[in-house]
Amino acid sequence: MVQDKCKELNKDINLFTIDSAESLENFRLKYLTKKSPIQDLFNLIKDIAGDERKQAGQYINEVKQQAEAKFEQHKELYTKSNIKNQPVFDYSLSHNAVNTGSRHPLQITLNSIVQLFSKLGFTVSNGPEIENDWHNFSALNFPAEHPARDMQDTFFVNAEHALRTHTSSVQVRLMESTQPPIRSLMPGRVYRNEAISARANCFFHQVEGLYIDRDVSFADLKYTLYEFVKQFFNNDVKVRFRPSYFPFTEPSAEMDISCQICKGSGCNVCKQSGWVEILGCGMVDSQVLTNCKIDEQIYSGFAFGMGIERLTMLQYGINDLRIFFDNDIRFLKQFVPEN
Ligand code: 2U9
Repeated sequence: MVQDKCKELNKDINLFTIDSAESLENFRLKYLTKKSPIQDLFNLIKDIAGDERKQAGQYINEVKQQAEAKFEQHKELYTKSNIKNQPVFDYSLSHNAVNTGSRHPLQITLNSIVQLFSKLGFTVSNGPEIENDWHNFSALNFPAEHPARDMQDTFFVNAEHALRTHTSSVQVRLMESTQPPIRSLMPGRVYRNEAISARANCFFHQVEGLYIDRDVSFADLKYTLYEFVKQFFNNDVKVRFRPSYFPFTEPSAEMDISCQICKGSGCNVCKQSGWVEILGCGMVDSQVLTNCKIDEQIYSGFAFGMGIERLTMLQYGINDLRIFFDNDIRFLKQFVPEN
């Protein structure tokens, strides 16, 4: 009987697969502890008499030795502390190149604008793309008959809401909720009902800026924007301010920089003038401050706005704005940063 049981155990031990540290441990727990079936057999033989007991003892010992031998044999391979078990790394091999993609050129431009203005203390504010009439038009002094309020120029969602036509609506929201000092940038996508061409799209990206505090002057505006373009383009850049008109600023201006393509000598980007317009700006109209619950007797401020597509086109010499939205990998992969 013991012999039969030993044969069965023998078979089980042979069939037990040890192929990992875990299965090695399972084998040990099953056959080499005090609760193992081998030990159970040893406990049985104390009731067997004389020679038969000796014989049975031999059978069980053989099974035990077989189990121990199998354990020792695999221990070499699967014990965790054994160096042979560790994966072998060749640290001199070059890594598998991982294609990490690249940032979109518009995001690269925006990131550098945010970084440059953050040195001057500007934060970033965001707001909704679907805006109501007050935040997109009325608070900003747009008169009732202004063309931007027309279906021809703006995408209306319903009678009261439209896709924002500029991020100025975010400034209004910020001023309504925060008392000065305010120094913030408002980047984001804006929508205009325009025919799509190399120079215009039905949506584009803007970054606007707002600085409101006591005694902010037009000189602060000029200094801030001059510092910005010097750092964004290069120190050789020249600027000029031309008078302009926006409903929300008074006085208003547009800022030109010396053409970065031809360095001012005349090319088709600057239409032979040597200058390119890059942004609009002005002192925030006192009525707009009042609309946004800021005391115009105490505070003044400047604001500016620029198109991110336009700056990116000038920066990289791109002549068709539609390429930004084609998702053509041949275009995008040119902006993979170098390591
Ligand atoms: C508030 C008050 C004033 C933001 C400004 C401009 C001038 C401007 C255009 C540049 C090119 C838009 O992307 S573009 O088409 N923007 O010329 N934006 S001042 O002035 C503000 C904004 C909010 C409450």
